[in-house]
Amino acid sequence: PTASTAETKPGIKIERRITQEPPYKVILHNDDFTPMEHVVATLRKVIPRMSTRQAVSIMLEAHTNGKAVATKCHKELAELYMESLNNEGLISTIEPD
Ligand code: TYC
Repeated sequence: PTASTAETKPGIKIERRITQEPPYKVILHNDDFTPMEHVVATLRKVIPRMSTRQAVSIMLEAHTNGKAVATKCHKELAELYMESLNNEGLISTIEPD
């Protein structure tokens, strides 16, 4: 449902809904000790429809650059993914897209 009185105002939020762009990013942060295999397995366990290739790509980007966007989705889902990733020992945060 897109009816949201508080957010129904002209401009970028309307545009975002029309294009169905997810409003939050889940950011995965690098650390120095978590095994790469555990990062990949955790991404695949927590985030639906995440392929191994995608998970490896995200893991390597975080490993190399310090952080990577794991997925984009609505805020409540982003919070759930963040908590699930962090419960598995990873470091993740969310931010508006
Ligand atoms: N840097 C970790 C290592 O070398 C691997 C790693 C990658 C950890 C990405 C976290 O988000 C992360 N074992």
